[in-house]
Amino acid sequence: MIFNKETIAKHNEQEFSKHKKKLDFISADIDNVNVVIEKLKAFQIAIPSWALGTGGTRFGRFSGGGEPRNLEEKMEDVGLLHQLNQSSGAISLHIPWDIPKDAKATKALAAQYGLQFDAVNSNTFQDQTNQQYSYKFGSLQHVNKATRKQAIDHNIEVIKHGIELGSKSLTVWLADGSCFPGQLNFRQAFNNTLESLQEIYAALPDDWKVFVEYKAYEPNFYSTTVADWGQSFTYVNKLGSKAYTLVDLGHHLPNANIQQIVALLLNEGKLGGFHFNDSMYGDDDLTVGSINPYKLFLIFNELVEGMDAKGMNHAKDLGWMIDASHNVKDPLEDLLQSVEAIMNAYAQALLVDTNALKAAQEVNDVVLAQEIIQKAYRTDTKSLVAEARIQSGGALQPLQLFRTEKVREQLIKERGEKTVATGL
Ligand SMILES: [Mn+2]
Repeated sequence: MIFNKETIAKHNEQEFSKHKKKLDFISADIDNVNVVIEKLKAFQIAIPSWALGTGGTRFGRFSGGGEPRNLEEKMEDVGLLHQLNQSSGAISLHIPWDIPKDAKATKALAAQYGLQFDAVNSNTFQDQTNQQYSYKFGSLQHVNKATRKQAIDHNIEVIKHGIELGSKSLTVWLADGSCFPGQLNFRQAFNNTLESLQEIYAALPDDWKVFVEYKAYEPNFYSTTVADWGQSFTYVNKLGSKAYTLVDLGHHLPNANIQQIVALLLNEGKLGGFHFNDSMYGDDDLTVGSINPYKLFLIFNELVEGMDAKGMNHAKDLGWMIDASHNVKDPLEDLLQSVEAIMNAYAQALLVDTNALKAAQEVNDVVLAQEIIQKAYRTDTKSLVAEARIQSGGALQPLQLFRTEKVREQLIKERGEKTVATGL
């Protein structure tokens, strides 16, 4: 469903004076408040097509009802999110879970919702029906050349779908690795994977990028063939100028300094994109900012500083995506919370007094440096984010409007109680 404009306008009017008071209060303390709001308006976060249904675990899946039954309904859901927050103007498709049957019609529908197609994602971590060779022992790394070829061909097929939709990047995440010592020759696995990636790279159009995502462990528990940023960096450096590392926040070992990783990848011109989520222990895929919003801010602080140092466009030069999915929340409410958390972390990072911080660093004033960083983090930026939303035609309080208008109840009425969206 999509709201009519009057519903949003009426909702915005109700609490506008309260909002204005908060906005005026915070604006008085910021020199360039309009510049900050313009940057917030431009920033868009892609929603993955697999996050619109209740996520599964290896133990079970509990559908919340009214889940999208096909790609068109998934796009409708992202369209609704974007209408509410004006910051979810892109969708990231997973092939083969969401293969467009008619690319032209899919593209037209996306345009109707104001959506673009972000990175397309390949899947060689599951076997599909009628697939000739199994990925049980890996895909691009496989000891059997024919299996590798099948996985390469699948990735090239995904690029073709992406071209038809106007996507400009391919994300490759590999479950390849090993579960036991001795199972795999690490060098052979690396070289096979590199060779396979080179064949995929050769099929990329000139204006495309390929993102090589890494993950520390799971589903393999002894080794992963692209396990950390250093390994991804080695692959993308060997591949060429269209290859970049993709950082998924949940794909690190506990306490990894992700902020330092993104700073160095940006410095080397090899950071390509981001998958946002949050975690307590491992790849928990929890709502962004639900566990450690300070870390999220520290990552954004490095992103903003590093992108500014390179003269990069915050909104356009990196791929921003959410990659989360779990069992207990309404997926659309969860995504509204995730986008809100990302926007606030970004807004706080924009408020860091970079000149003062640099001066403090130059004289090793550690105490002052912390004060400067935390002053930005402890600023309540919600009214700035809300103002950016309102100026773009979105809702003052998306989550509240979603609930008062009983969106989930309506979706259940339309689609049914027992629908299950494609995905994990
Ligand atoms: Mn990911």
